[in-house]
Amino acid sequence: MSPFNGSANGNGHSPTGSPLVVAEMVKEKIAILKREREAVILAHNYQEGAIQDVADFVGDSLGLARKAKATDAKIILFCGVHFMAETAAMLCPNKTVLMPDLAAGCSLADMIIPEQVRAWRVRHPDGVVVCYINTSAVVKAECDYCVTSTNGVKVLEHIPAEKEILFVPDYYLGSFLKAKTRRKIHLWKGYCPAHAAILPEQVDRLREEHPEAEFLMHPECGCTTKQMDLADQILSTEGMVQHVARSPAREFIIATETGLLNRLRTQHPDKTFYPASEHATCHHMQRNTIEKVFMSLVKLQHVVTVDPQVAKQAIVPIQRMLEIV
Ligand code: CIZ
Repeated sequence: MSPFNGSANGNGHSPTGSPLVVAEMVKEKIAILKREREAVILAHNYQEGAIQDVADFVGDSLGLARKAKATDAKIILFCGVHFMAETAAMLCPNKTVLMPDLAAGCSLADMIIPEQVRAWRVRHPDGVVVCYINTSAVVKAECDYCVTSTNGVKVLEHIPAEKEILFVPDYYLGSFLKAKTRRKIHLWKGYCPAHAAILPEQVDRLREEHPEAEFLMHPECGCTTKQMDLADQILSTEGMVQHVARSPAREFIIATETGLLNRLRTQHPDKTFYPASEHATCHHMQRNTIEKVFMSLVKLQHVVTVDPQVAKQAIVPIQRMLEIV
């Protein structure tokens, strides 16, 4: 059933045509399978272009969580990383949630485990624990509120001002929220390796080379602290998509995972986008390929589940967030 089997003939071309023809064939087969399986494909902004092309919806984790909750499809094929698919599975307990590759995890999410959250709470018994959505379900089960990079400020506004906040796991998003809200926030020292690859010197050089370009920076960037005042905007991926659509600027330096440039370039072929670093790539996101998307629909693999006891607790901070924004 695979359109990939036997397609390579040694020169990189399929016997039935060029790689482009094969790619179109695969897209058609995925469209047919999607209908047959009553499936919807949700793809994160960091996924490769071919996956974004076959998706019913492309967005950030917040947008994807909302789409998962709203869909009446029987199957959600989630093209992103594991914590995102877990969130969809918890929001849609009666649907089957699939991932093209179960090993697509998140290095940032792996930087904290439940025992560490519990131990931190013991040291700050009155603290409110806020987790970035980039956490596993078992960690969310220990937390009070969940945030994304899009809604962090708004969610924090709902926590009584006198409460101190324990923020996990991203140090840089936490620093950004601390600066924005002027709250007492204790920061866990986790970071995203893809965003850590964006170095201030590279950004300085690009800004010199492209003085007209707007500089859009993701709050997960390690250089946020140094360059916070320099960035034209500090935005989530969805915030960047919306900003570019509104902005009269013709050129943009984009400081986030390079997958977002697929979406920006597709939506704005008339504008120019420079990645702040070509190395800002998430190897977990890249585990998903169009071939694995196809095989997922053929074999109905790989099912994402969350232990019901964990889900019962982990859904609480997620629901609190969704009720606020
Ligand atoms: O919330 C998300 O999807 C992530 C991980 C980044 C962003 O800003 O969209």
